[in-house]
Amino acid sequence: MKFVLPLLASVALTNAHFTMQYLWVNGADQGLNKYLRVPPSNNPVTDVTSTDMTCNVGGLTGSATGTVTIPAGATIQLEWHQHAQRTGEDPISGGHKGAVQVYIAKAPSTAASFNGQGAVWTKIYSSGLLNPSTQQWATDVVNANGGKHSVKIPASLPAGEYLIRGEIIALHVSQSYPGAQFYIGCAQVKISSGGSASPPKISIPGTYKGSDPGITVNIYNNLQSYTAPGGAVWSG
Ligand SMILES: [Cu+2]
Repeated sequence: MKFVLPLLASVALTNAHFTMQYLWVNGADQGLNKYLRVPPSNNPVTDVTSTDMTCNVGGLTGSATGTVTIPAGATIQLEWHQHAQRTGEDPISGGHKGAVQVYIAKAPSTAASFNGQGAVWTKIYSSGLLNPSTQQWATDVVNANGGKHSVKIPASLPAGEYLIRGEIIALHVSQSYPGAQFYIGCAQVKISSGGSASPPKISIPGTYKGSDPGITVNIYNNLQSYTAPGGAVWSG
């Protein structure tokens, strides 16, 4: 009986995928799909070696996407939904249990022309299994918060143009690889002033492996701890 529920849930939720649809800057909603590289569908990426892992399908360029100027040390929110914007349905359907992470990468020139390849990404936020006794995941909190989660952009980052990459890893069918579902959205920002930090960086794709314990994992067996892929958070 224990395994019946998740199996049914995963079948029922096949089409209940989602995308990153809004960027908020210091409490101001920037509008639907503004400053975001918009993927062609709400399907997840499952091949961790694909360049779709960087900024979703078609996301290697942002030539059609604007770039928003934000102050150093801004708090941003990323907001996700299943279908076209705020319809009132659950932002993330309840079966999509998993981790929420945010990365940032400095563009050599403009954010719009940056493909995000190579060791350029710094993890600035990660939330996973929050409460083992209730099996509460970061995705449950995002869902309860209207699809939103916050992160402060470290003020010590140098001024310049950046990609901000939101990532939600749904683990409802991740017992074998490929199975984990990566929902990815990239925003284009310009940090107007900043510091001189040189944070640690990873490659996406590149650093994640199918065998990572945060990617191939059975979450239906009273999981007690979870290690998200991509290493530690850098807090500036
Ligand atoms: Cu889905």
